[in-house]
Amino acid sequence: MAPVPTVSLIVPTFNEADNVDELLDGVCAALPGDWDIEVLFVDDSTDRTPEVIEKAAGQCPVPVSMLHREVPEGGLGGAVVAGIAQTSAPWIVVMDADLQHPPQLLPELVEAGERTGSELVVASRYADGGSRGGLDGGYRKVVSGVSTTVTKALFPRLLRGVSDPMSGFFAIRREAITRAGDEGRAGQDGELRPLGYKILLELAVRCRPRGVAEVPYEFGERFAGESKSTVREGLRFLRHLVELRSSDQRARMVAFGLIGVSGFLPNLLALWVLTGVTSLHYAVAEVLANQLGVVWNFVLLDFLVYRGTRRGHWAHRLLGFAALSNVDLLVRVPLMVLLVERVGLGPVPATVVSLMVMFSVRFLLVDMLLYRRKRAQVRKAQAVAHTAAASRSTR
Ligand SMILES: Nc1nc2c(ncn2[C@@H]2O[C@H](COP(=O)(O)OP(=O)(O)OP(=O)(O)O)[C@@H](O)[C@H]2O)c(=O)[nH]1
Ligand SMILES: [Mg+2]
Repeated sequence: MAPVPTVSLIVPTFNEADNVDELLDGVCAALPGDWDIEVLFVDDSTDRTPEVIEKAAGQCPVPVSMLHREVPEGGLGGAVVAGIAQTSAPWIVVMDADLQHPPQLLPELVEAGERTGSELVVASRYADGGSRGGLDGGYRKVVSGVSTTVTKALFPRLLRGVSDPMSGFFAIRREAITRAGDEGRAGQDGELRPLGYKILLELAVRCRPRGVAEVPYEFGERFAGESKSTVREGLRFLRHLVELRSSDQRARMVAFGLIGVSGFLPNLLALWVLTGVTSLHYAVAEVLANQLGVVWNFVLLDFLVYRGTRRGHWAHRLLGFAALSNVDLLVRVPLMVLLVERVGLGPVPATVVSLMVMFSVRFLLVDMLLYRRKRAQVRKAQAVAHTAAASRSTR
């Protein structure tokens, strides 16, 4: 017989007063009698949901607690991360409060993980036998379908086997999260940093769980209350995608190269204007025009690629970036000459080699010096992960 699982059920709530009782009834009815489970509501509500939860907790046969946050940092995703930190069972299950996620599926998620040895089990609307009937309106179905396809295309390897990376209903072994923290992968700062809704995506990409299983389900209708899914959440999700994708150094290097190439455009445009309307020598004009390209590259990199690791005032970062970019010019020309005169390369191959060398040097300097990870935070997150592991082993 499989060992009895120990589960922390995390339910994020934002104004779900009329759903709490129904949800707890559903969870209790679904649980096999010998299950050891704790339920934690992570609540950011502005209505009477906290009182309803407190009252329901007193009547519920399983332990129910609540973490009410005065500051709803990170929205839904932040709530789940806070819930993960607050609990300690080896299995974590995340479920919405509005009964769109059928509570009767809860045991199956954990059992599927135990049976298949998978660290992540996703309740999927897209697996065979699943459906997303409860998404109201064709518009939301299209948005959900498109964002699922784009996300899977961006992370083909890490999301292999996950047909529904947008699912909010899943079970994950705490071990996968602890390991990611130990290895400094759980966020560039060593922390999980979900933006808004897509916490599963954050966990699947950063924690790289060993083994993924899926359980199909039918996404139901909201039981009561209103949806909190907004256009703002959609925009947060796009930012989250960019941030997650750029947490991998190879991907950052590709983005760095593409942005660098795009910088030719403002550079050439400025050169054209300066040589057209002023009497500046073309070499002086190019040095000036090059600065526009530098600013262009800086803005794109700072906003898109390094948004999560920015430190200090933007003007300091811009100065550092401009200095590195201009030193590049000073070093590249002598390097070219050296390659032609001493190594015997032709001017074109020498230019290509010098461009590639300086591109790599510049990328590494920007990536590792200007936007360096905050190592102290990595160590702090590792310490937290160790503490969590230690408290688990004493249970
Ligand atoms: N703690 C917390 N929970 C949130 C927040 N936003 C949403 N939630 C909860 O997260 C779950 C999912 O939110 P929903 O509004 O149902 O989002 P959705 O299921 O994508 O949208 P619908 O299909 O319209 O229901 C619900 O349990 C919400 O109460 C938040 O900022 N903080
Ligand atoms: Mg919902």
